[in-house]
Amino acid sequence: MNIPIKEIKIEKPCTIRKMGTSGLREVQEVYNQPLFLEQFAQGIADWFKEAAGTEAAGLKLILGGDPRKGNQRRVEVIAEILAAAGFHVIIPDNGLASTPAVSHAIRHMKAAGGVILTASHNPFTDVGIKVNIASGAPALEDDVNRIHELQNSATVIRKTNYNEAVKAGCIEKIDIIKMYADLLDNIFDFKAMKKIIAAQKISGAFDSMHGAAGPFAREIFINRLSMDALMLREEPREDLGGHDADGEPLHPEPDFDYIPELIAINSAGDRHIAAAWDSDVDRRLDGGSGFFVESADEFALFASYSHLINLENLFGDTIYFCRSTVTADAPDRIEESLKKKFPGKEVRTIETPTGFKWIAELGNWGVEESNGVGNPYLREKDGIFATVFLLKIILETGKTPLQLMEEIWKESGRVYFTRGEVSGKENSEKEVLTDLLQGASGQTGKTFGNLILESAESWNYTHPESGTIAARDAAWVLRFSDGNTVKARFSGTGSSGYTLRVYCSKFDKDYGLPKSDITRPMKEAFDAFLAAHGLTEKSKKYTDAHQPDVYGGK
Ligand code: VG1
Ligand code: CO
Repeated sequence: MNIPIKEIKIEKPCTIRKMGTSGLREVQEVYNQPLFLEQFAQGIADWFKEAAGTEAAGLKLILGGDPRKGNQRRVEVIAEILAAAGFHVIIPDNGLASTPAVSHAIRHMKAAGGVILTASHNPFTDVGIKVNIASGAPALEDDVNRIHELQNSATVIRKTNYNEAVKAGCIEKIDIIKMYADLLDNIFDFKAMKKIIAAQKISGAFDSMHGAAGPFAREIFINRLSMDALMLREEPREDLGGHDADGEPLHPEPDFDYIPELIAINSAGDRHIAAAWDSDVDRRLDGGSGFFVESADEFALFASYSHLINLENLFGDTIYFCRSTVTADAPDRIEESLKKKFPGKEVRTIETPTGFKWIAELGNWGVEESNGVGNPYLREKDGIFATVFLLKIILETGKTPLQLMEEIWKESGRVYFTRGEVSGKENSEKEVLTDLLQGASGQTGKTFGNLILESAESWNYTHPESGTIAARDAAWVLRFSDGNTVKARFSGTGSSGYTLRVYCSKFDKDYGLPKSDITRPMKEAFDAFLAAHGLTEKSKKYTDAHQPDVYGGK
């Protein structure tokens, strides 16, 4: 195709960090440096060309992102560079897309991959970019390494003119909302759902957190399912809702700290389904009738009700049900019943490092600790898919989310789970924490809080197919007395400072206990462990601090 190409020599190359857990996130100022975005995109274009192994000419790439400030312009710049490299660039109508919708579009349109402009749950002051491959999965570890090399060795930027490329047909617009809603309609049968919703006057409340979710949620729950739905923070906004009362930018993260209005509405108990999604809609927090479902629990529920959706063609001989190692092990506890559900298939529950690329690489189905539940039809976590699946189960069974979970817990017990974090600015502090966790095995036998540290080790990920160690020290595992387990790892999505993520879990056959009574001793033990080493008052923030608990307790 004949489009004008301009070559810009990179005089002063920017240093580009390697993509972390999910894409590269930096503060706006980093992405706004002269030619930073162009150099970043050139590396991606070069990598897609290399990965395709042939002339890129005509291969499709999907491009879109969340509504954060500057993304519309960034979409155009990246499109200019991908089109100049010979790709056929496909962009949603106004550039707005969710991560799962891009993953689906890649597969549906047989594209070579996609680029998603989102810093996901990070506030609008951060910018992020994720790269996905032809299977729809996030770029895998080797891909990330190679992209990093190419980005930092680019010497020339080749770009075209956006409007000219649109005119020449090298950049094409699509209705990605329709495409994604059609996928869910095929999976869940909206016609049948709509009937039950009308007959039983099913209602919902949905918090889009001013991210990309609003238009998708409106199309699905209101236009297609005709549901009585309260829409909170529906409009996509470039400041993702702006600042909180203390002047801090809001986090578009579906967690108890950030969704007070939805919590209040759900706690009233009269909405059958309630959900919030992050800015790129790959994570969810959902529930209904006064209860919220923890992600590992929800995944176990979905696996149990997988007969409601047609999965047959999705799985090969082996079905991997995956969870990141720091996720509550609720899915593993139903492994035996899963084996019975899929006779003739090998069913394996697998632990992976954090970051959905590890799960998506295995191709089947998985869950992460941070409210990310996978969609087996594409290769990403998928917030709206999860909420619609939960709704489908509610409609088919006539049960509330709590009743559904209680049935599973009655059978296999409950894994009580909470997450916390320790964060700071100083690298020296990060090093102290690292040494402390690395050397924790020397502390076994000691009492912290009311618990005894029984063992401590770091966890390595062994690839289930190749058998090689694919990630070393992906998490540290501290086992305390009475089955209390604390895991920790450093976040890979921050743009400055450090965040150590802390995950507490304990299994109990009794499911009706106040959750915070169970999680508190673990938080206290970990805090005492830090305090014993001079780090006091550090890990105060846990996700269940604002979680309503139907069994009481605080
Ligand atoms: C966090 C979550 C992780 C998730 C990642 C990307 O990573 O803990 O579960 O996969 O964000 O989520 P980290 O490294 O900060 O703990 V998202 O919604 O960007 O796609
Ligand atoms: Co996200």
